[in-house]
Amino acid sequence: MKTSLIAATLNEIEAVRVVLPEISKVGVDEIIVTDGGSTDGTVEFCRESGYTVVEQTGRGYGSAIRQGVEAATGDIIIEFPPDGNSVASKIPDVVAEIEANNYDFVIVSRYKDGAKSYDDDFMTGFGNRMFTGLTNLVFGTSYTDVLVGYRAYRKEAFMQLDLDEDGLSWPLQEAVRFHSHGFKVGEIGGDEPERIGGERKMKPFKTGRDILSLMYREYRIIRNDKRNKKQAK
Ligand SMILES: Nc1nc2c(ncn2[C@@H]2O[C@H](COP(=O)(O)OP(=O)(O)OP(=O)(O)O)[C@@H](O)[C@H]2O)c(=O)[nH]1
Ligand SMILES: [Mg+2]
Repeated sequence: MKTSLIAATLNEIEAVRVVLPEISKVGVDEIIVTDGGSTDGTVEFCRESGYTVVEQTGRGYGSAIRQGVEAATGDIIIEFPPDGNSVASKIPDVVAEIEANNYDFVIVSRYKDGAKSYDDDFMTGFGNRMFTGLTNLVFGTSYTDVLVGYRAYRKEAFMQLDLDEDGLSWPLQEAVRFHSHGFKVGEIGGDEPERIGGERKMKPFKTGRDILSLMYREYRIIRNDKRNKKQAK
């Protein structure tokens, strides 16, 4: 199956110089960089190195990924934050998990099978686990890491989900919807190294608030769906 990797960037010049060549070495069929308006030379570097660059028209991480998927021609999409937090050598493992075990959606979890985050501080380590636990409780899932950006899925399944979250809560919406639409979801463990240069875009309090309001919205959608199905019977 053809693989398309989507790398969302916003001022990540130091990281992309290291990370994109590593991805090319591992080998995917297509790399699409979706840039949110970098002013540090990220776009110039990517174009000069021959990577496909899509200039984001909307705002936010989720919107960047959606635009990347639109441009992608592969059957399997890999979302890969190219800020140093994701390990390129795991790409074959996550793709193999989809192909060999027939998964539709696989997360590269920082908290499974002994994997570790070297990027977490106390706040993000706690927040990631707390929101994952809350997601499992509310939506009946059994994830260990709903917020990590590194994951892969079948494009055909993704297209049925109507995802619309624009910001950094995007990974959670994806995790919830793949499950609620009945797709086969799984995880493999994978370490998270420290970010390389640049600045973290995630603001714990803003992102935390966005995540809670997204969870409430998703909960209501699922509840209304159930009600409508009951009434139709
Ligand atoms: N195109 C685009 N890329 C973005 C946007 N926001 C963040 N990114 C990129 O998405 C990737 C992940 O962003 P981070 O700021 O590291 O957020 P995070 O990985 O969720 O947070 P950490 O857990 O702290 O690493 C990075 O490569 C960012 O440059 C955006 O609005 N548009
Ligand atoms: Mg990051």
